[in-house]
Amino acid sequence: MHLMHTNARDLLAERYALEGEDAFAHAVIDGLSRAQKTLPCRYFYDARGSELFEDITRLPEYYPTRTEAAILEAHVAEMATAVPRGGALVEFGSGSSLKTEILLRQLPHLGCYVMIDVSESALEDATRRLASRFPTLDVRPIVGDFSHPLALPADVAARPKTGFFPGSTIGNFTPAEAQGLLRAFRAMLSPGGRLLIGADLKKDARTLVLAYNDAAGVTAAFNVNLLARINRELGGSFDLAAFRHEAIYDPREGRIEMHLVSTRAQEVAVRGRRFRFRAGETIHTENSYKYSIDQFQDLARSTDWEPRRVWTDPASLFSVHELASA
Ligand code: AVJ
Repeated sequence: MHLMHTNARDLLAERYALEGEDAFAHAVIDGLSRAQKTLPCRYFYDARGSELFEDITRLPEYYPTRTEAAILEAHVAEMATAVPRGGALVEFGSGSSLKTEILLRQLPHLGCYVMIDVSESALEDATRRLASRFPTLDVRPIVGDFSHPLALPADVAARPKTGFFPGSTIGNFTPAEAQGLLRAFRAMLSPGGRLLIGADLKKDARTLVLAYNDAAGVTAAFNVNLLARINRELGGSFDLAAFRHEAIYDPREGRIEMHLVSTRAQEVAVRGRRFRFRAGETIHTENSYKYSIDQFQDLARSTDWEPRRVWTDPASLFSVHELASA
């Protein structure tokens, strides 16, 4: 924490309660107790999981990250007009903030850049890097979970605000949850708020499935790492070799589902509780919803956001939407 300004430090943990190990234990026990076992995908991102995700973003099959970056590069001058002079850019789940640099280079008159992330170490790294690359930028790291209500510091709240939510992270939420999230963002960014948000587009099932089932097995390692994390942090007894990765596309739901398939009948203990698996039984670990442009705009309208411009790549793989507070 010594790397941050004292005033930045003051914004941290005290005011934004973080969930700890107990919440993780509770979520795991709850998820494994269901008829269809589930685990929340937000727990993928421990240190190893974040590394594996970075590797995923460089896979030939995983088109979303590079495609979205290309869309940002191609249209950044237009996108920058969604951020008023002296405004605040507020990123939800900023991680490494690498993509944001494309936008920041185009915003010399930005009031401040607020990054919200659960990972204090990711915020520290990003703060340090941005301080050297954008020496005059006012960077405000906030440790917090963007999916919980969060009050912005008063001087930030007083500025016109543009939210930034790239990466199709919105796709990890069910449409009902996504509505809740979009409403919460609108409340935080109002009055007159804007939102730049990335959403993966519907496309042929083969391309989708390959993106989540790469030949090198990185996505499989990313999925199985969740079990390793449970073993390490919660004293779980998962035999990592007895679960295999599966990714399927459900065209009715319009989503990729990731599962971990138990390759044999077995019993696993977590925090003193025992969970039985049949051979072939799965743990559902992630949804990744895909939206046509119309579907996403309808979702936005249903939460009182007004769809404005939308940018895509030439192959229509990915979309970046501009929404305005209606
Ligand atoms: C981080 C939500 C964009 O759904 O594509 C990548 C995570 N999971 N491969 C996605 C992920 C498996 C991802 N997002």
